[in-house]
Amino acid sequence: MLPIVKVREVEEEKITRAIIQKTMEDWLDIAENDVTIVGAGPSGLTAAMYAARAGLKTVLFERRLSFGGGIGGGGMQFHKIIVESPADKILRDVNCRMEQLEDDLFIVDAAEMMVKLASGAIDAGAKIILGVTVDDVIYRDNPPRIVGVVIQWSSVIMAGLHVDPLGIKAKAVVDCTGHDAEVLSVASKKIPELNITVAGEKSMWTSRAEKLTVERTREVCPGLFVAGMAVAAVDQIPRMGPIFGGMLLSGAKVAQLVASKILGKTLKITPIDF
Ligand code: 48F
Repeated sequence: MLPIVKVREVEEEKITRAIIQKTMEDWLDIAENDVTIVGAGPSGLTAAMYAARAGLKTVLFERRLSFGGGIGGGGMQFHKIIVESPADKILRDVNCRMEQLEDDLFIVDAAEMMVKLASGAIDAGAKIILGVTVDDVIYRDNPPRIVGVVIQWSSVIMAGLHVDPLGIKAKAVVDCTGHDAEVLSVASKKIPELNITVAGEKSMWTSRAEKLTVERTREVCPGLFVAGMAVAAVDQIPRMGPIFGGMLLSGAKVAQLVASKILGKTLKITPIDF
């Protein structure tokens, strides 16, 4: 006879109380943080991992109830993506398996890369909050600067309900929202004195796009950084298609920039020298 597994009994209100109490403890802590990253795609997850490893209190808000952004779509839904050197060092850092195609060129399973990057960020201490949309920024003047983000439940936005949002303060905000550069876009529209223009990306030119995306990863205005495809949107850089080295490198570079600014010294926190 098979053994009977004794499943612990739990009262419903105990589940409710534990979830609410522990969630509130987290939210009280993250209401003010070192770095708020927006978007859990490849650049955001990489940025979160290295920022947290540098010892920064790191929060990542993702609109969807899942992470990975454009990784999961692979190349036209074929479940593989390409990564070129030196970004393979980042994937080695999270124990993501790769198959080498040629010198310095690798192919990776999309699902493995998503989960390993997310796991790397979480293990490093970053807090990933799913189902939250950043729909505005918090700013101050003299000089004009970004000091946080405005957040709302994605479900409230989808339902079209009129619900006032909440503000989260951060020493650095990083736009990793991908093709639409949503944080930069809202800042450029609502705070013209920041002089930000989101020109939109150009058509495909893979190698140029990969190189420029990494090079132009930067602090766009005081307090607001950009990484990943959002860099292409702001600087009219070409798109690159399903090759992800540039996204990983851009995420690592932005973490390095943020850490240097906040900590006031240049620590080597990634396997790459930028
Ligand atoms: O689009 P996404 O993967 O951005 P990325 O890190 O990488 C781009 C590549 O996936 C690919 C490419 C390069 O190979 O062309 O497209 O630059 O991930 C962006 C994430 O941000 C979330 C969105 O759901 C996605 O998971 N996001 C976008 N806007 C917001 C947001 C917002 N306002 N608030 C919260 N999350």
